[in-house]
Amino acid sequence: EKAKWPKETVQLWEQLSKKEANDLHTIQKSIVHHVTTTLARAAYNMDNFSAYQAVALSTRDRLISRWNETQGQLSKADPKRVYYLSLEFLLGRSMDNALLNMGLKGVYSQGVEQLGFNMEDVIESEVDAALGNGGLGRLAACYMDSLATLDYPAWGYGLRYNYGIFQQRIVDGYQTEYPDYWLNFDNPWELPRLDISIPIGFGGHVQTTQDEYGVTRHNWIPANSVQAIAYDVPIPGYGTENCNNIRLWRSKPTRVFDLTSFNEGNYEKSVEDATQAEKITSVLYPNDNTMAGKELRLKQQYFWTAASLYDIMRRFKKSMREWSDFPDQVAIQLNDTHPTLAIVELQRLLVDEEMLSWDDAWDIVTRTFAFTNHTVLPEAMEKWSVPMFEYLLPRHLQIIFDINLFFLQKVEKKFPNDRGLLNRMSIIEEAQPQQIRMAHLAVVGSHKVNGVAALHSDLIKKTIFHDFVDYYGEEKFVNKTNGITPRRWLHQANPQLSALITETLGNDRWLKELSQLRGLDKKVENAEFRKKWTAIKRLNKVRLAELIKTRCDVEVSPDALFDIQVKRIHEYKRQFMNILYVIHRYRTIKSMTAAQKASVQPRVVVFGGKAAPGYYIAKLVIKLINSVAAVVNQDPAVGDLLKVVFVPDYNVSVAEIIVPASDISQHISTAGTEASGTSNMKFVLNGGLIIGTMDGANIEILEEIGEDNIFIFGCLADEVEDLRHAQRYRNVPMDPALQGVISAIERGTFDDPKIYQPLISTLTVGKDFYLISADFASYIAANQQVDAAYKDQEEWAKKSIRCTANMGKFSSDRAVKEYADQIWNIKPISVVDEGYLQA
Ligand code: OAK
Repeated sequence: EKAKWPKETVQLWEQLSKKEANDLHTIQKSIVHHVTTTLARAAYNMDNFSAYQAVALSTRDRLISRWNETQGQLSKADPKRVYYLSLEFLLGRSMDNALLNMGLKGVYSQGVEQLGFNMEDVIESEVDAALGNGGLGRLAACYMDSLATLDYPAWGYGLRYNYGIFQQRIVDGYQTEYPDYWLNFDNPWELPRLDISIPIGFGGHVQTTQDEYGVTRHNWIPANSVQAIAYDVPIPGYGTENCNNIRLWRSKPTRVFDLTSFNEGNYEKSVEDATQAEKITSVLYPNDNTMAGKELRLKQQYFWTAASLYDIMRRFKKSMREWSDFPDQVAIQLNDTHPTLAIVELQRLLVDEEMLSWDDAWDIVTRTFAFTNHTVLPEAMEKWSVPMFEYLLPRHLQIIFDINLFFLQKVEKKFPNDRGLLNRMSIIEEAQPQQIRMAHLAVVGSHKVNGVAALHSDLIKKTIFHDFVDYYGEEKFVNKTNGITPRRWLHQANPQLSALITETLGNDRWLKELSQLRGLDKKVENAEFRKKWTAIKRLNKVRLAELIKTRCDVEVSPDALFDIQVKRIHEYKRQFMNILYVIHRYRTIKSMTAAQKASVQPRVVVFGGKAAPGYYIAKLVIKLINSVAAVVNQDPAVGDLLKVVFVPDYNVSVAEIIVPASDISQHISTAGTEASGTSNMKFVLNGGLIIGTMDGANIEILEEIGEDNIFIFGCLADEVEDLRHAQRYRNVPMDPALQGVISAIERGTFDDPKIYQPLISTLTVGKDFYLISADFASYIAANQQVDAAYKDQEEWAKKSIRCTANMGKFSSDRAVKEYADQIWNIKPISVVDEGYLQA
């Protein structure tokens, strides 16, 4: 079309599509313009939320300009791209982050204040985008920030859930779940692409025919279909013009009403079909590290992977390359096994629709995909029942059986006559009914498999993927230790500390090159600097104390030691052990004389996190924490020496307040169970010390910051099996301190003890799977070391500074660079700034 236009028309378009300037006046005008036109409001009837909406819309205009420029330039350059497939993107709020990354926070704040609003209040009016459960979803968000910042050509693909993770309220001490109405007031951070609508089939049957050369052809005839509609979420990099994209799919009925049913007078059935279609992207499954096995979840997975692959292949086809070049243009990363169907879908499309031979197609597939494993917990391993799968995806089932057959034939060739081995490695588990093991499929269909911390990557090679290492060799199995973005988790969440660091280092290069923080090391001995450092920590504690007052109606002193455990509630994370220790501490204080009490280090113990709605034991832990809090917080014998709070509805924006305010945080999973952990990195980056086990990334944090700056306790991963064996068969008695605590609960010190019987049963000798009793004594000792160390505030400040100074490794920039160089083989490509509109 453009080619037909006269030169003047083209020039006019080019001139008018230049970006608007970013001076104070232009920005204020754009905010007011959105108030009066888009929102149709007047200045005198504005509240904080409408101010937020107007500022968001103005910010969005600038984001979209960058998005357009980036995507336009990338289309021309057509480099190899990476596609990050994740069922979860836990983005949190967008406005503050977008303004900071685009370098516009200062001018916007000034503009907003002059217009009579407080910038912080405006920022806090935004609701979180909470399309994720925990670590896996937040990791995806951090990686998208780093990919954009480092100018990598990368797209995320996910689902646009109408409801993200549920809202948690505490009623009578119990967790209750409420829907997350995050889309109630429009979402300015997405661009609906209503023109991008892809049909996705389900069910039906497979037609088998012979083509003219006698080759068997398979044609899947789905019984019904739904539409996938694209919604694009721009992701701006920090200190670059580059702006990447996350494409989220929403399901829609193919036709609003099935006309046959409608005309037959069956109005209800036709509406029902439409509802079924919309249901696919209605809600995020609220399970973290567990598998629900529901049919709707499988539908979500196919809907999403099929739409994403269609989109990726359509983009590839535009370049007119050969299919054999596909892996040179496309890298696809599988965020856990959730998108593993993409492997099968690509094989299907290449063989059935593009008519490639099986072997040529399979070579393309395995050079395209790589797989990240995020857990070794058996209850999290995805398996799909064969009958259910066949009903929904008959052709995909055939392909999986063929992939498995050819794979096992090769295994048999390499290791003949080992039926046990074939059984163990098979993609199909011989159960009643048969099950598809998605992790095996992901390994077989990928060229690289990685864990998320050194210990975890080692463990998966020794356990779940042991046989696969023997078969494929070591090179296929690599480690990519997780990272976090310092832009959100320090610069945005802790603006004062960020400013002090920049002032001290003389520049803000550390924000893009986190190892520069090492420059803080030489300030450790500077008393003046330590004073500033500690003052900022105290301000952050005051900010958290205010949040605790508002949310929990408990007053806590910012002079106490803030001890924090915030993460999903899970038995393996051992929040239970933490609250049991709190009870122990409470009992100890109660038994003290006034003189003894004078030397107790006051503590505020903060918990936060959601339990999966069906996870009974985890929900009981929440109840116990609240019951203990109710007793302890009003006990005059304890006063300010101990306070316990459970902050309801923990999410990304609450984490941004909590993380900078910790003195010590708890990362205390049973060794070998937490794949990595990422909040450990966030806390230490903000100068918080940690108490933790030798698990996940704790081990690498220890290596970086040194053993004097971390409190380590508990058994090692390679001792766990022996300990479990010993307690099962050798009658190891329960730890005596723990026994005392349990008795106190059973005497009814904290609510009706009957409530807690199922929880206490998990500690029965021989059944304490997570080894709370075995680790309890060393946990108490570690806590005593924390108290003792905190007494010396000058030494504590030194430790705190050393923590921050040595966290460079844990930037997600380092992590994505490793993926880009060693797995994806992609290069950065920088976006040229095409300039501003001339006044
Ligand atoms: C969620 C669902 C299924 C499987 C794993 C998860 C998950 O969130 N795993 C977590 O991933 C994080 C990012 O890699 C790790 O830091 C956590 O240790 C791990 O539990």
